[in-house]
Amino acid sequence: MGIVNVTPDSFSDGGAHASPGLAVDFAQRLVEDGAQILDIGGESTRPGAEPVSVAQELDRVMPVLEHLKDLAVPISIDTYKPEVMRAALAAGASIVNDVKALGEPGAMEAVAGSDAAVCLMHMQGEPRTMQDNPRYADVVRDVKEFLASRLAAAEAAGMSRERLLLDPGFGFGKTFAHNLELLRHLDAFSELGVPLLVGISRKGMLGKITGRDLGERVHGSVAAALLAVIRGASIVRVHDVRATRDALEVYNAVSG
Ligand code: 8Y4
Repeated sequence: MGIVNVTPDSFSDGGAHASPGLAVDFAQRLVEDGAQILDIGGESTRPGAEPVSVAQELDRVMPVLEHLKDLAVPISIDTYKPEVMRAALAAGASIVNDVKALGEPGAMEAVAGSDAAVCLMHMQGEPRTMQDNPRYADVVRDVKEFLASRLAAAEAAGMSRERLLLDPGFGFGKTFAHNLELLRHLDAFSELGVPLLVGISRKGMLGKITGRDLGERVHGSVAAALLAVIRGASIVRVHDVRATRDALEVYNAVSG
């Protein structure tokens, strides 16, 4: 899954694009590089980020979706807002990537009435403050229990398991130690019985491990994506599609 951010914070994130035209060009590049899904987002959910309005988010993502609907790969809309979900699905998106796991009022209904797939992600707190003092009794058990309960809620709302993906949410209200523990025990989440999506690309934990700034985390990101797949991830959300594809091709050739 290649990341396409339609947000103005382009200095801090190599996947960010201030205008729809640039985002569309970039998205087409990612497909040429081997992306099998594109994740389009119009609100930054990085630590400390402020929310944007529904209108602003629609202004950013809808022109991009209109241009990408005839592309050969499924389009994922990265949003927690039900209004954006509905508009994006009507414009051809087929996956909702929700960092709030359909927790906003109206989000469950917005997706249940479609035939889209949904990624239910774990987050502790909200982006503005989530890294202030994240705490868990047992991070793997706590995150797994949350995901199991959201999975049950989505099924109760009429969504079949075949439509659902789960994600422990690396960096979303987690310390470095929490993130390492989650990656070390990623296999525990496979027991929930649906495919796992994992996003570690360029995140702070890689900066902590390698000492490198955002733009220089490609090798660490590829290592993390490969580790996640070896530990059971079905989809990896990445900025560096070409490098990640190469690593996964090597893995696939060896593992058959
Ligand atoms: C550098 C680059 C530093 C990016 C931080 C970041 C996930 C996600 C995000 C994830 C799913 C991000 C929308 C945060 N992360 N969706 N979204 N899983 N499903 N930060 O891990 O990339 S945005």
